[in-house]
Amino acid sequence: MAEESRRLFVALWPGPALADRLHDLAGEAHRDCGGRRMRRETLHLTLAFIGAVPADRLPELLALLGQLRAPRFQVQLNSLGYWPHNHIVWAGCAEPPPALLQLAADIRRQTAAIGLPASGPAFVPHMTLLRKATATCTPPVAEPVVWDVVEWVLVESCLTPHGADYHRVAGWALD
Ligand code: 2AM
Repeated sequence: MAEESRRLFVALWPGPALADRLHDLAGEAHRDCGGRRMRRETLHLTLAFIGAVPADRLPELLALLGQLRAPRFQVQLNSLGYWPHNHIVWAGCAEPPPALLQLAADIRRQTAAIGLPASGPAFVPHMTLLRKATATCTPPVAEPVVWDVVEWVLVESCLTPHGADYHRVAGWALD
């Protein structure tokens, strides 16, 4: 029988008030760029996409991630971008805080060390707002969204006919 696996990634997840603000920003982008808005409850910023993890390795992964220590930081989402290769419109920051880059690098190094490397290209902090965007020109952000990040989470992605559903598996506070 095939071994059970779980599709996992590590992310920053906004609280409800911030998700409202980001959903509004997605609405502003949608007017110019078209496509499909991410559902409010699915908005997040991925730090590392690990992908299929054998279920029996989850305790090891949780223990490893739980050992990481990192300071709180602030992310200013102040620009929009478009990637032609996957047709997404995303919110990003002109100057990513070093603590954000360090946290993503630490997570990636640690998971790789136990044979669960992040997949995909080098880390570019971004929050996907629109998928299947039809216009490539993104508008300026009228009012940056300021995010005081206090925790990071491990999330399971469950693929469904209407898109991915995300379930929080665990979370860790920043210092
Ligand atoms: P995206 O928003 O740019 O598509 C869950 O799928 C999250 O992991 C999304 O934020 C997605 O980024 C990110 N991700 C990174 N690499 C991925 C991959 N190889 N497959 C699916 N999602 C990936």
